Amino acid sequence: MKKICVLGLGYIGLPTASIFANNGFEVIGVDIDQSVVNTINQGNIHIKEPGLNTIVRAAVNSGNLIASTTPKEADVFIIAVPTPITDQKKADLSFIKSAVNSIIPHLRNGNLVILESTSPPRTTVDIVVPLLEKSGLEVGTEIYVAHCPERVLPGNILHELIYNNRIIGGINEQSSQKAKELYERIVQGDIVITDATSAEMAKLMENTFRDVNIALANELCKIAYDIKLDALEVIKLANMHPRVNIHSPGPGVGGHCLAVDPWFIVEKSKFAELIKLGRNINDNMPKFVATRALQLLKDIEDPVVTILGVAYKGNVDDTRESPATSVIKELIDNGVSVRVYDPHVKNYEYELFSLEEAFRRSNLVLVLADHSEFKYLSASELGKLMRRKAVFDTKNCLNHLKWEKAGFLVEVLGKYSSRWNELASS
Ligand code: SAJ
Repeated sequence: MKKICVLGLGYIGLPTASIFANNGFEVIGVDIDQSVVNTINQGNIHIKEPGLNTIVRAAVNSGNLIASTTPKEADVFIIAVPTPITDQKKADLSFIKSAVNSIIPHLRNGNLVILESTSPPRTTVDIVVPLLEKSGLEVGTEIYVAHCPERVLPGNILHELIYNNRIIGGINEQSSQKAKELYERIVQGDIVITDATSAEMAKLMENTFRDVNIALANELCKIAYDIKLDALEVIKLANMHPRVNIHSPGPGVGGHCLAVDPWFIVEKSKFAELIKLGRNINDNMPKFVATRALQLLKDIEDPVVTILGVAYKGNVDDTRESPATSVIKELIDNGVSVRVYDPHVKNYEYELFSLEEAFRRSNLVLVLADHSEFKYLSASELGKLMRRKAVFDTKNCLNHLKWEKAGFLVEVLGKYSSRWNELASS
């Protein structure tokens, strides 16, 4: 195995292609977007991920990574294309299907085809294998197939691609062994062999575990307002138990993984009731947060809200499925002017402001992403620009004492405060 063709040069495909190229493989990286291909062939990147620029440049300079809009013959084909979700909450497998179709003319006896894209259970055996059979080669003996789900955390992709444990789900033993031999060349974590459908489901359950757990934390937050208690204190105490790990509440669950993957299970089984409920609880959090913010603004004419952070989570530039977008829409629909500040995000569907402009004449600061920079903001200086010094921190990420000392009323999501309740009900 010397030549690899990686289909899809996004957050997973590009780092994967570069790591293989830097480990001596000849890699063709394929993307349908010509501008992405041009950028990469110049040694540059079109996405933000720590360290990625360096390894892409090294891979391109070595001559081992070449990007193209069309696949070429190779020993291994790795499919790392998106699996978005439709409005009906069903997996859109069109990118996977067209990637598989695009390699069919290039397939030869002995090739290994790997699906890395997160997929509903049975996609490899029910969708990918039948498509590959169109090549005329016998799948399982002439072409080998495995599902090897990516499991890396955006923001830490390069480290995790190498050091995470890796699941290899072959459609048969030979396929698993071939895929294992490949990943052994770059992975330093354990490599575990299973069948393709278990691999698909394991990947989905990892993200579903987190999603349902976060839904529990978010539900506790809402309960806290009813019972008048501090949900964050409760979570801290409960997590002192050696076998409890309740996750953190927030304005909702975003990104292209946790907010999407559980639906792939719901789509496949009517028994996925808890999973569906968890998804709905998390999807309703932006509305809950916006409603709370509106209560805090109800005595104010022409209210202005400073939004701190619109990325789907802290320290990334990605706004896909960000709960912030739903919160902002809800506020605007209710007559609020929003002024967004996000030091990581460069393009967004709502206008982005400088820090000062975002705070000018504002009545409320609403924190929706936990970027590290926010800890160091000067509450006293920024407060001078505002009409009313109030902050609602939905990620529990500010230094609250500092903001209180600067004269701010501080509300933290899940932490009942009688002062705020008076304001909200005044
Ligand atoms: N969030 C909370 N509370 C928490 C943790 C997260 O509200 O306690 C929110 C975040 O703010 C964000 C969302 O959940 O909006 C998702 O964030 P995340 O950091 O949990 O996950 P992702 O989407 O960046 O990456 C996940 C990871 N999955 C797991 O940790 C099980 C990563 O390992 C996967 O590779 C990735 O999904 C993927 O590609 O599937």
